[in-house]
Amino acid sequence: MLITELIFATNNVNKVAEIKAVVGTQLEVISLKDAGIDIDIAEPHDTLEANASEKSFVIHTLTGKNCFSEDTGLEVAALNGAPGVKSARYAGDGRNFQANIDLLLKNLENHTNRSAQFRTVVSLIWDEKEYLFEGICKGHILQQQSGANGFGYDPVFVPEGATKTFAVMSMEEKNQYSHRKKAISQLVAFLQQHL
Ligand code: ITT
Repeated sequence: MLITELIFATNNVNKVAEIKAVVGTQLEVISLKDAGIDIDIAEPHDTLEANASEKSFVIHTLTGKNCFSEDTGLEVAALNGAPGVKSARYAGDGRNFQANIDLLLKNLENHTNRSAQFRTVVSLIWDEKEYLFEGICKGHILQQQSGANGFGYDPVFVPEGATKTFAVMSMEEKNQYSHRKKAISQLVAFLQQHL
C-alpha cells in the first residue's frame, strides 16, 4: 500500500537503493536524479543533525515539497568518534572510499579496541515542520577489509550479531542490521500515523 511520495535529498545511489529496499511499496522514494534536480548540497556543519537539516531544507526551499535527507557517520570509539561527521571526506575532498578505509585502518593499527557504530540521522520536512529520526548500528572494525558489496566503510565493518562485514552481505542482509533501516523505519511509522 502506497502511503505517499517523498523526495529523497541525496546524490548517493547506494542510499537510494537501500532505502527503496526497506520501504518497498509503502512509500514512493524519488531521488534527486529522478526529480531532475542536479545539485551538490554542501555539508558544512559539525553534526550529522545539522548536515541532514541543511540537505532537506535546501531541497524543500527549491521544490516547495515534502522531502527528507539523511547524514550518516562511522563513529569509532578508539578514535574519539572519528571519522564521524567527516566520514565522506576522511582522507580528503576526493571522497574516495578506498582511501578512507586505508586511513581508518592505519589510524587503528595500534588499537585493540575496535568498537564502532554507524549512526544515521534522517531529517524529514513534512507540512513545513522538521522531524529528526536516528538509527544506530553497533559493531567493530576488522584489521583487513573483506567483501565488495555495498559502499563506503562496508568492507571493514562487522555489525553486532554477525560474523561477516556488510560488504559480504546482500543488501537485504545488511538491512537486517542497518542504521539506515532503523532510522527510515521510524520515518515510515511517522507517516503512517500522520496520513
Ligand atoms: P549525500 O550527502 O548526497 O546523501 P554522501 O555519500 O555524501 O551522500 P554522507 O555525507 O552521509 O553521504 O556520507 C557519509 C559517508 O559515510 C559516505 O560517503 C560513506 O563513506 C560512509 N557511509 C555512510 N553510510 C554508510 C554505510 O551504510 N555503509 C558504509 N559506509 C557508509
